[in-house]
This record gives sequence, C-alpha cells and structure tokens, in this order.
Amino acid sequence: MAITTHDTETDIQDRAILVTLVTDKIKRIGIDPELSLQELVQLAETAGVEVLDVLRQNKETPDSKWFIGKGKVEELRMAADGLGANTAIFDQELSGAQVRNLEESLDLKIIDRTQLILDIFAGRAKTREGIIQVELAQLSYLLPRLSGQGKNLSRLGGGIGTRGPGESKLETDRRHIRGRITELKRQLDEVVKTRELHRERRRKAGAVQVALVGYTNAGKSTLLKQLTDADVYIENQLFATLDPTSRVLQLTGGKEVVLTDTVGFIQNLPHDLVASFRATLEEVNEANLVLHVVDASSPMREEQMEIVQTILQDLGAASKPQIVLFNKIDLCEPEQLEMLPTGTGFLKISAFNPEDLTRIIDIISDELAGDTLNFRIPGDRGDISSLLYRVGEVLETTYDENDVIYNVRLNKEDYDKWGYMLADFVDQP
Ligand SMILES: Nc1nc2c(ncn2[C@@H]2O[C@H](COP(=O)(O)OP(=O)(O)OP(=O)(O)O)[C@@H](O)[C@H]2O)c(=O)[nH]1
Ligand SMILES: [Mg+2]
Repeated sequence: MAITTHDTETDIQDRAILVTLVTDKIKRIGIDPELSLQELVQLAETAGVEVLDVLRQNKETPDSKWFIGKGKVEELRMAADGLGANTAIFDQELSGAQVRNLEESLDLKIIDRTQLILDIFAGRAKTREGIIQVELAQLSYLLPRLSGQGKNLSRLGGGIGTRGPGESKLETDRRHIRGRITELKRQLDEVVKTRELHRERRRKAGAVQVALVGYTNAGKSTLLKQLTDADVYIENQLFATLDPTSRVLQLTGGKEVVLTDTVGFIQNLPHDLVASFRATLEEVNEANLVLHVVDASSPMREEQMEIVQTILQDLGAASKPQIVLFNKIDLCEPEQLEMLPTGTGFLKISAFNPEDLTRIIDIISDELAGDTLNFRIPGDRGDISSLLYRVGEVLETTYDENDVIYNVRLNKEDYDKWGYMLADFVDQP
C-alpha cells in the first residue's frame, strides 16, 4: 500500500494515528488523559483528518530523542504501515528535534496538539485581524523549532492540508521569519488601534456590553443566533468561531445591550495563540457582564469550567459579574442534571428552548438593572453629585435643606467600583 509523505500534495486526505504519552507529571496535574484524547480526536476531525487508530504509552518521562519510547516508535511504524496512515498526531507538545527524528525515521508527517490547533485556526481566520494573529502565532511556534535545521526547513510546520504558514515562507531562513514576525506585529498594532477606536466609540455611546464566553463547542454562537437572529457560523466542531461578532439584544423593558460572541477556549490553548489573540480576547474585558456558556452534557464539564475561569483570570476578567449558563440540558442524563450547581448566577438551559431564551433575557435584565438607592449629598459636594450622574441613572431628585437626595439606579459592578466614595452618602431609610 502507498504511504504518502509530508512532501505529498495536500489534496490527499490526512490519515492519522493519534499518540498520547501519559507521564508521571501528567498523572499528577493534568486533565484525564483519556478525555484529552477524545478531544484530540475531535480536533483532528475538525481539521478534516481521518483518525485511524490511537496509541497510548505510560512512561515516567518523555524520551528526549523520540518523545515516546523506541519500542513504541516501532509499534507506530507498524500501525502506520498496516493502516496506510500518512500522519501521526501527538496529544502533547513535541520539541523540534523530536519532530525531526520521528519524521525522518517513520516517513510520516508529525504534528502535535498545538500545531493542530494552530492549523484549525488558520483554516478559520477570515478577517484581516484573525489572519495576522494566526500567522503570527504559527511563526512564533515555528521559530524556536527551527534551530539546527540547516537549509531543509520545509519538513517542519507543513501542518494539516495547505493551511500551514506555506512552503515558500518555510524555505526562507530564520532571519526572514523574524522579519516577518516584526512586520506582522506592526500590522497587528495598527489593527489593535482601530479596534481600540471602536471600543472607545462604544464606550462613549454608553453601550452596555455582554460577552458570551466558554469552552469551544459549548453553544455560544447558537445562543447569539437564537437571542438576536444573528447570522453566525455554528458547527458541531471545535473553534467554529474565531472573530468576535456583536449584535444588539433587547432586554425586558426595551433597554438595549450589545451581545458579543467570542472565540472558544480549550485546555492547553497554545501560548503563542493566546499572546497573538490578546486583542481579540480582550473584548471580554470590555464587558459589563459575562455569560459563561457551559456544555452541561460534556463529561469534561467541570474541567472545562475551570479552564475557562483560568483564562478569564489571565485576561483580567475573572472578577466581572458572571452568569453561568448550563447549556444543552436536553442532552443531559438525569444524574448529570442533578449534579449541576443551582442558585443565583446559574441557569440551566437549552439554546433551542424558547422559554429558556426568555429566562436568559430576564436574568440579564435583572443583573444589569441594579438596585435603586437613595443618596443624601450636602450642597458643597458637587463632586459626588456629578459622580452619581456619571455612574448611575438618577431617577429622582429632592431637596432637604442644604442636602440633595438622589434616587439612583446603580448596578452592582459600578457600586463595587465606586462604593468607597459613595458609601458614606447612602441615605438609610
Ligand atoms: N442538543 C443541543 N445542541 C446544542 C445546544 N446548543 C448548541 N448546540 C449544538 O452545539 C454545537 C456547537 O454550537 P456552537 O454554537 O457552534 O458552539 P460555540 O460555543 O459557538 O463553539 P465555538 O465557536 O467552536 O467555540 C452545534 O452543533 C449546536 O447545534 C443545545 O442547547 N442543545
Ligand atoms: Mg462559536
């Protein structure tokens, strides 16, 4: 049977064997390796790869030359020969030397989880910002893996299909890649400035912003579509959404907010990708309220929620008001439903249930409406009066001797932020 190689034209479908190495370190800290592997299968399929088989190895530490043990390399060779695989995808990150050794010995295209994710992103990028960010992440990933490669750079970074950084670029030397990285960063700076201007405009317009965040495939885009009739891309695959999309959502009582769909998160989101996508991800920082969408039917639900919180923390958005939407409850087993936390700030929904959509709008309305409070401000504290006008909605003003009593609607976030100045003036009934 013919075994295709990394140099073969890419119209031939990638047929892959997945490989995972469970080290002591992973056992101690990592996510369940089997669940991670399930996710790798999904990632591979999302990238259009046919998964033929899975190989597992338990080993204290990775082999510095081959990553997996030499015996396992032979097993991989036999499996690849037997099944007609042209690619091996590793669930853990490989060094440049390991990729090279495996490729040369096995005559297979060797890809790791990070590269697979970068590849999917490359296939998804549509906007100028997205395209720049992905290429920057790919080249940043590639650069440290080029050392000692000599002239033959094309072997690395081919990626799945044609979506790698491109052969022509890879054949240039490191200096060239560094130059390209500098150029991409410059272009990105420009895009970031434009995005910042947009944000500034929205801020000035006083738009209240709500962000849908969550693990990839949780149903964020589905919710945006269901809530606002937005025409967005929805697919049962990982990273369907790359660029943030915003739509106006009307709340109970007619108030309008801007609802934004964002790129999904995943465990071990490649560092280079997070760094490059910072500008996009920071949309979340603009939000007044975060809707954390969770696939309640996933066996990885808890781990996924933790990963999302960690990434929110990294972005500096962890302390924002958050509502957790446990989505896809139509797919949950009764015992899965029972295990979901309840209480304020949690809602169990199915994106396809119109009643649930109404409940989502109600909970957003409640959360953003805030409480009304009375403030008694002495006549000589014009600074506090103007602060109230700036951060709240003054509903009523009454005068009592030298004081002004303001009845103000103030949301929690703003009260937390300005409480240190305002608390002394709250008028107790
Ligand atoms: N059964 C069921 N399926 C749902 C529900 N919500 C979303 N889905 C499906 O879940 C899949 C993923 O939905 P998306 O809206 O693309 O998910 P996403 O969070 O935007 O994913 P990424 O953009 O990849 O991060 C699609 O096949 C949806 O039809 C739900 O409540 N019930
Ligand atoms: Mg999406």
